[in-house]
Amino acid sequence: MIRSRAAVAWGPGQPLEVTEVDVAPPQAGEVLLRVVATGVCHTDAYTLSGADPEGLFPAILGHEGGAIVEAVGEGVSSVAVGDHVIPLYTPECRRCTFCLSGKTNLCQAIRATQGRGVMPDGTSRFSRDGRMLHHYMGTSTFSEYTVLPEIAVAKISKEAPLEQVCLLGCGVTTGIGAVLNTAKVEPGSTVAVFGLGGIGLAVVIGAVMAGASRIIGIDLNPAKFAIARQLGATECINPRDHDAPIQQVLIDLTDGGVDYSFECIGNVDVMRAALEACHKGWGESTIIGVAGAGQEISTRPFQLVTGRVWRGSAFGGVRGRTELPLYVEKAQRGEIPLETFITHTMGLEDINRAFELMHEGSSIRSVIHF
Ligand code: NAD
Ligand code: AHE
Ligand code: ZN
Repeated sequence: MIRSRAAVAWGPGQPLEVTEVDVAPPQAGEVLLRVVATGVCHTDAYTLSGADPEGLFPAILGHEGGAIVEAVGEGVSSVAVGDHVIPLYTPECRRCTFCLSGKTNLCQAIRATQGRGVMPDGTSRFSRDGRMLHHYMGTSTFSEYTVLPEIAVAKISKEAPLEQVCLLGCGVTTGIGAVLNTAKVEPGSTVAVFGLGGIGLAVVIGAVMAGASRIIGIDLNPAKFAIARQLGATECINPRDHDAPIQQVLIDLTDGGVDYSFECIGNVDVMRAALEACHKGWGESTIIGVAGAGQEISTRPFQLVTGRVWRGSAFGGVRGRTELPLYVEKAQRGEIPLETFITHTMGLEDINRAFELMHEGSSIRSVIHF
């Protein structure tokens, strides 16, 4: 057992408690990581709120980390002590039917136990005073030390700053990947991005990479518009400035609707608007936002009959062990401006402030330094 500083979520809606926990050694096929830095994603807040049907308490949240391998369990061969890695909430076993299909990044090798907040052998490596604490998304990066299966770490260059590339563990990769892998936006396309937080801004970057001609950012918080423009949004719209529904505003602005839209909020009404803002005959809308338990999407089937397409994207369709090292290289070449996303940095003791900043709408990403 080692002692680790960690932020524990004891129950829904409660602030995290920063405390010391016990971490058991990595078992066969597992690695012990020292987390150097972690971003705070809206999904952490979603689960902490109690809206996640898979949310378990007590748990150690966090899934956007940059880490160093501290120890390896029996049989681990793909990483070694000292390697720099990004924890993967979507692992890549390269053996399950999902991995072998070539059609999805959603490796299912350990999905069932991950959803139950335990390691693949059905037990947790975390405890405090003998009480078991759940893992979260298989990553639990709000702990200085965490244990992951070997198939759930992407080995990256030691030159890359972990305090920045941690954002490639979720938000930035998700947004860029949704554009390039899921929607496959073509040059010259018109794109609408609903929600300009960490995910939406990464969609903007992906749309620029794809050669989109118009990138329309939509947010209720106009404070997000300056960064969106800096990253390549050609126009920004606040739905509150218009009497008409936002889908009608976009249809009028684009002579019939956008080629591609992305929902980066987790609001089922906005998901509908994002679909209906797409051009008849060919427009495609990608849902990235995560909606709470009991929420459902709806639209008139006529919207789909007349050629619009609705899809979804998890972790941007990215196969982490294979592709994340390449994302890290892109960031190092300056092609992904990670520093623009990091509006706040703080120590673990201030992690609850990161959630407040997110809810206030005054941060893009807070990065916790251990
Ligand atoms: P965020 O809180 O940083 O950003 C959300 C943005 O949406 C904010 O700028 C907010 O002002 C804006 N917004 C809220 N309501 C709005 C409305 N009605 N109309 C327009 N704008 C509105 O969150 P984030 O970290 O960027 O995450 C966004 C969503 O993506 C969350 O639901 C998160 O859980 C989800 N997510 C999904 C994946 C995935 O793999 N599918 C990965 C990461 C995050
Ligand atoms: N537990 C939630 C699902 C949450 C969800 O959709 N998570 C995304 C990643 S969000 C990262 O910030 C995801 O990867 N989903 C695929 C998966 O297998 O979970 C619920 O609603 O049950
Ligand atoms: Zn996330």
